[in-house]
Amino acid sequence: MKLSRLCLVATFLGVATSAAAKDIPVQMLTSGPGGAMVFSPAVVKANVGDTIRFIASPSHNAELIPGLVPAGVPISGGKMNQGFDLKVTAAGLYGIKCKPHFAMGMVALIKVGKGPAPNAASAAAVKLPGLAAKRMAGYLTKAK
Ligand SMILES: [Cu+2]
Repeated sequence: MKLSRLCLVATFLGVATSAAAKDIPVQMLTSGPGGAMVFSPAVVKANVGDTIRFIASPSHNAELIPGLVPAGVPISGGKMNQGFDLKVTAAGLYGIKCKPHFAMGMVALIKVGKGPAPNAASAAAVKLPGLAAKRMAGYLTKAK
């Protein structure tokens, strides 16, 4: 009796969570808002449980930037020319890069959760190449 009631509550919670979770599309563009080689939008605000959906685009990919993820989040990503679904499971900042265009500034930032990000200091300290560093500094300010 007790167990079945627990199952019912768990089922209800599961449904409630998935109903609230959103899919957020991000495009990978050779030319777009902010110049050449950009993610659009480049700054995404999301909640835990949402899925950031990078739409497949020729010559691009999306992958997490080592050091620029909340503690405990494994580094993952999509292959070249393919999409990548990132389900965000922890609050904080997630840095995204396109591998071939990283030095050309093709990066994005996802802020998950409200209030100050738990990894704000370590995220800001990560060294990025060329235009990526400049753009990311702007994105970090925007995501605050
Ligand atoms: Cu690219």
